[in-house]
Amino acid sequence: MAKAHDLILHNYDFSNYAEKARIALGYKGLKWCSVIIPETAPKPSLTPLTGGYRRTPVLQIGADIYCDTRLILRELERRYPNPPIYPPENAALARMIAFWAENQLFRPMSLYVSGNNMDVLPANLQADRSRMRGLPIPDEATVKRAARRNGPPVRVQIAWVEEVLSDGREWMTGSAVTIADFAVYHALWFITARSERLAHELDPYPHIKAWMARVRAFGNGTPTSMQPDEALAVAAAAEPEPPRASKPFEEDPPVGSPVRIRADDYGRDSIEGELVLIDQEEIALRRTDPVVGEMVVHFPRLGYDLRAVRA
Ligand SMILES: N[C@@H](CCC(=O)N[C@@H](CS)C(=O)NCC(=O)O)C(=O)O
Repeated sequence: MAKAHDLILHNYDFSNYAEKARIALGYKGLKWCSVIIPETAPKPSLTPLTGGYRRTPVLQIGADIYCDTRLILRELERRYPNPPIYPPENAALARMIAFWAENQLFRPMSLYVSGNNMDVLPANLQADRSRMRGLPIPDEATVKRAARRNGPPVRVQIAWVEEVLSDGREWMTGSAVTIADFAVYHALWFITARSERLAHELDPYPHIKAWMARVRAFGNGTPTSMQPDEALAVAAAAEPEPPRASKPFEEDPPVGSPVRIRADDYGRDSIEGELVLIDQEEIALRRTDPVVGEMVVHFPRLGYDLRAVRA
């Protein structure tokens, strides 16, 4: 039986955000339990844990659930500070690069890569992702046209990465590994996650290739496979950890009040609960689930929309 403090990552193989978390687990040399979740909705063994958040990956530690890799990596850093992902001297610059990689580079990358790999991705993927974004379900020709349209913006941005690395620096912001390395890496890793078909996109870039090999060498840590039911049993048997002290802004809803939170971009299912922690980086809600009991679900502040629930 797994223990309450085990790291349990709910993930699947070709998820690039999951790869970001797996590489961070490798970098920190951690042991973890791997629960394979469905690649598309519904996710019946995940929903009792998250209260409705469906994106991948999710980190579980007992009855605490960390949603979104931006918070998952921060939480790993808090619990296992060495080696660091946010060294103070360039953490702010690294966060800005990570924001660009995940908000500007990755969307065209995802359309370009998945539209060129339809035969090796799940058949219902396009329909599921369109539903997740509230978009009409595209036919094959539309998906292929989107892939073609997104080749150029992908290429333009990959060239920026080569330019950054071309002064011979070891890591994205200089001589220290930062969050920027994980965020840019997973976007480029996605190019060959399911096939080598687009590998040629990186051929002109020796610095990117050498840097990716350095990041890849972190490995994925030491995973052991865990069944979804066991993860639910771990949550049911555990109590959430007592929340840290909050540091709210004046505009924030009061700690202890009923709130609703959802992603502000896509996969916008809302989760309701009692606000138990809010600070600059993090928002956490306590909820009681009929299957697993009391849970605390944690989100990053940025990228999420928090509202008071009015009676
Ligand atoms: N900001 C989120 C994005 C996560 C995300 O978009 N993950 C993709 C998979 S790589 C996803 O959730 N796709 C839909 C799904 O898995 O249900 C994070 O950093 O974790």
